[in-house]
Amino acid sequence: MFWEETFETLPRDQLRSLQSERLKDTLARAAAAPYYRRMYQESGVALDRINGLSDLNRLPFTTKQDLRAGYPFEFLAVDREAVVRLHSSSGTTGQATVVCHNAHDLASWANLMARCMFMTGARPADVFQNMTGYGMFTGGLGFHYGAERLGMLTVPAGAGNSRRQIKFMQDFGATIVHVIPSYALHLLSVFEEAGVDPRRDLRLRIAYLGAEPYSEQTRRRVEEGLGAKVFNSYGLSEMSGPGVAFECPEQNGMHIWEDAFVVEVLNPTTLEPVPEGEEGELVLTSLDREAMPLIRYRTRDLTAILPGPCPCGRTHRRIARIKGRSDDMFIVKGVNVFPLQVETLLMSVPEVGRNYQIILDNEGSLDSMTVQVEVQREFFHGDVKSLKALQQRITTALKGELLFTPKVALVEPDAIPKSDGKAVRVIDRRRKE
Ligand code: DLL
Repeated sequence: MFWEETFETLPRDQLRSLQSERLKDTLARAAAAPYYRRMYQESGVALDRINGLSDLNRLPFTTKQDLRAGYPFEFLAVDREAVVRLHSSSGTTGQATVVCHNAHDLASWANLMARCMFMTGARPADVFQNMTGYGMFTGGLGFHYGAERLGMLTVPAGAGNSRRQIKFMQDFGATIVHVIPSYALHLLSVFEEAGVDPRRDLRLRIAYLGAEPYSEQTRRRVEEGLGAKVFNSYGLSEMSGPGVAFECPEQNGMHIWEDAFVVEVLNPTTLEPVPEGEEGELVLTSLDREAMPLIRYRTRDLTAILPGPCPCGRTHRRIARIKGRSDDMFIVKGVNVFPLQVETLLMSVPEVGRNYQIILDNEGSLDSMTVQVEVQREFFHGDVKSLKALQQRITTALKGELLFTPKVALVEPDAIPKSDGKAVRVIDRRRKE
């Protein structure tokens, strides 16, 4: 069951030819953007000598820094008047960045999103409740227009106000939801408090989770709690937003749409390609964007291309669950740690609740790491001895994974502040040298 069978199942050699053609068009377009014009002049790249995919590695990379330097319109490859929407990053970690779209870009993004959701079994008869923030965050409008394009009854609930979300789900008969993973876990607690059992009282069958790293353990918890199948969804604002890669019903990685993006996975240090199956940094080139094409954009997301064809029949390659951005990694006592490692471990402990946070601090001249972990309410108010034993069990397990001993603080449900958007997993209070 395909949304666009021809594109989704295109034989690999034809897919490569299509990519080469689209790459040439994209490069010609990009040359109209002041930033790329300058960059290609400075780096002496003759665009007319680029003959397609095999020459891709002769092109310079584009980085987040470049996007910041080109703020707001230096990457624009069309007249300003042709732009119908922009999305901007929050700029919390530096100068904000901007991504612009013309009418074609928005239509092809909505189509890709419809393709993703159709692939998972979404149909026009479904009721789709979109529970992520609308506005500059691309998850809201991205899923919204895709769902309408597919023909679903679309409920633009937005983020937060969980009780109202639950009422909407009941009243409108939601069958599919889109939620950020950390919020999905929180929602399970609200269901409990409200005395609503999703399996009994709702008609949910599918949930889309993405926009931040999460583990298989979290997927399982949400699936059990909601009584719905969870599909992983990946994207980034620089490549329009969600819709870059999505799981099919086989759930063995996410198909990355190669008619819309050229995919490279490179060693982040040498910037040489890594073999299939090996982890590296995902680098993407847009192939179907007119207003603001991006060439060899370094996403900083770590993943691997999964080898072999997918039994679903789609020929687009699959990427593994994203481990996080290279800059999500922090170093404690000389050990590199990704929040996802901690989450994977915590969420496999049944007594652990639905939220956690990592606090980094100084302890004399050394670093300290404290993992605050919410535990299930009954357990938290149970006997002190078992609580102590649980704390010890989690500490030992974390030590086994991280090779140093972190502090573990068990806290009550809802003790850790919850944001409506992406979760803040790490608070670094260490002195900066
Ligand atoms: O988060 C777009 C999106 C919205 C994707 C809704 C999926 C669902 P940004 O705010 O620009 O865009 O953040 C993009 O989030 O580079 C990854 O580091 C991370 N990310 C996105 N999806 C996943 C995922 C949207 N499924 C950044 N797993 C990306 C892990 C993800 N990390």
